[in-house]
Amino acid sequence: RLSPDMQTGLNKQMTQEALAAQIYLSYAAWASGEGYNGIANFLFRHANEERNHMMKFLEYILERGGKVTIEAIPQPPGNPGSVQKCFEQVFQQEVDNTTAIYKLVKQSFDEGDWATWHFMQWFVKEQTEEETLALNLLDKIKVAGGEKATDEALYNLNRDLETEPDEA
Ligand code: OFO
Repeated sequence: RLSPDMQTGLNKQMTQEALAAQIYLSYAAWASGEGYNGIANFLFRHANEERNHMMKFLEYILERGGKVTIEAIPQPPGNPGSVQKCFEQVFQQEVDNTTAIYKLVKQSFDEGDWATWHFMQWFVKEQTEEETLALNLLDKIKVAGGEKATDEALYNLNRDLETEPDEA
């Protein structure tokens, strides 16, 4: 059975994943409004991934006989200001999420809750992939000129992201 602390931690992380989904959703709507439909598409798809992550936590808590608590999600930021800032925020949010995931891994280790430890390994791998993905996108934007990126460079990035392969 989940310890009360673990149940709290997993519920908190479930809400974090919901917040991540809202952040991607908010930026996707912004990108779409700016005419970057490829970028928007990528962000919309990623919002769905984060929602799947939320569901993974929810299902796991239930599976272990724990209690799920659905809480309010804080309002996500709106207009990021530029494509570069958008992906900087996305990257930072993934880094913060990795920190939260590692805390849960450590907690499960300290408690000797090996089922949760095992469950969390999927997220450890996922976070590495997501950070790499966000970093690669940032690199592409920087190579394209960062804040001074030309319309043509942003157009190409926008087109690339339309078809960027998804992961889980
Ligand atoms: Fe962006 O990752 Fe969820 O966990």
